[in-house]
Amino acid sequence: MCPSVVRPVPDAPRRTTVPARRTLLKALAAAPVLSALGTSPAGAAAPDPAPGIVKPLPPAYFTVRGTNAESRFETFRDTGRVTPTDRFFVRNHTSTPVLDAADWRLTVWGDGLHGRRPSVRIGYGQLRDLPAVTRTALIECAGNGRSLYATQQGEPVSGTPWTLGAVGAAHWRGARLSDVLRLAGIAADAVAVQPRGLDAPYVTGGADLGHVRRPLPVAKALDDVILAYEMNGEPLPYDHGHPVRLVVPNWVGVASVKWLGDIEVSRSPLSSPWSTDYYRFFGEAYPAGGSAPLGPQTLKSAYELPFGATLEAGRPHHLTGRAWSALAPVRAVEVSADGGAAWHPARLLDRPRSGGWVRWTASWRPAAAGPATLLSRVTDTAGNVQPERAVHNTQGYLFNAVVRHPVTVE
Ligand SMILES: Nc1nc2c(c(=O)[nH]1)N[C@H]1C(S)=C(S)[C@@H](COP(=O)(O)O)O[C@H]1N2
Ligand SMILES: [Mo]
Repeated sequence: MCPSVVRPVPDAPRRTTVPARRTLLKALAAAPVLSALGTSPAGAAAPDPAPGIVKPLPPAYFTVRGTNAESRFETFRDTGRVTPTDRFFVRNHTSTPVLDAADWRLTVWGDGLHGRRPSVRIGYGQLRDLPAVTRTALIECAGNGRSLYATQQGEPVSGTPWTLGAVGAAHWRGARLSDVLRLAGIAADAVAVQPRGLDAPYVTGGADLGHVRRPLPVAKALDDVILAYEMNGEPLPYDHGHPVRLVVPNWVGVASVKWLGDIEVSRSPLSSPWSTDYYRFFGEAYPAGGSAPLGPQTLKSAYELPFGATLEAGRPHHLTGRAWSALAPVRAVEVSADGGAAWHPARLLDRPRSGGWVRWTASWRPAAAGPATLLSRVTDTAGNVQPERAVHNTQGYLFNAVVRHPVTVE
């Protein structure tokens, strides 16, 4: 990856590096204590050493991958439409800063504000005084399912080797980004906004890429994006962006910037390493400079069953799973246990809604002992359907193919 130009940071937001550094130290101090207290609900062994994540990561619920924690998809089986906060995956470029809502303020700045205001500051109380909205939305990492490019298609890719658990659904409550931008005085000819996090700058391959930030076109920013301060009815947890994060429904997870510190508003297009070097498609199927920056997520379906699960032959099994599409509501889910020769409809347990997932069930009576592969395939109301193969891209984003789920029948 080529080192990117780090944009000069204007005066007001530069101060954000101070709380970030201070709180990072706090987080490092807090994490071991909290993880020592955290015991697994399943009574399993002590969690892995804390990867800069504050909440407990019991191995029954999580697989730690570097600075990140992946949810075990099969444990969603006993959850509803919403993922409990203590099972929600965490994707951190660095580590969770422990920030205080009382000290928090948002700086909105840039040439996309009208009048002569160089910047506008909005405090936590002011944000909470704006009309509150609740959205049920999935957050899904662009790399969710990435490891399947290698295991299923024989195509190596770079990045965190997630299986299928870098996704979760929550009720998010907060203020509309459109209200905040209007309060700050967004100009009619602004074209882009760029939210930025207060976590430590991200350093990779010797290059300091600065704070996590990624441009959003104004049309999306003014549509359904919120500045969330509650998750599932509680104040936003530290790991999920306390005190305030962006929630950008249906878009790749990286758009939903956590620990929001400032938002640049611009009359010309913006970029960052997260829109140029990362979160674009690169590879044979794409132009030399890569695709356009990724926006919407894709569609997936999965069994709530561990890979390699053992199932007894000769009796019916009540299999369950989930299906979701960022492009349109789910229309149907089909399953196959013979490698895709015959497909049978699964029963949907939820009324499909845009932005959420639906739970489904299918019953299967395996006849003979031996290895088997279970498939599931979702179709949405826009006619999108999971393909047999995902189009390869070097960073393994947006895996959308039918997952080949291995099981053993005994
Ligand atoms: N400030 C900041 N925001 C961030 C990140 C980060 O590292 N720093 N990670 C992003 C990525 S890549 C994803 S997938 C989501 C994950 O959200 P979660 O950790 O609440 O599940 O947060 C996004 N927002
Ligand atoms: Mo992500």
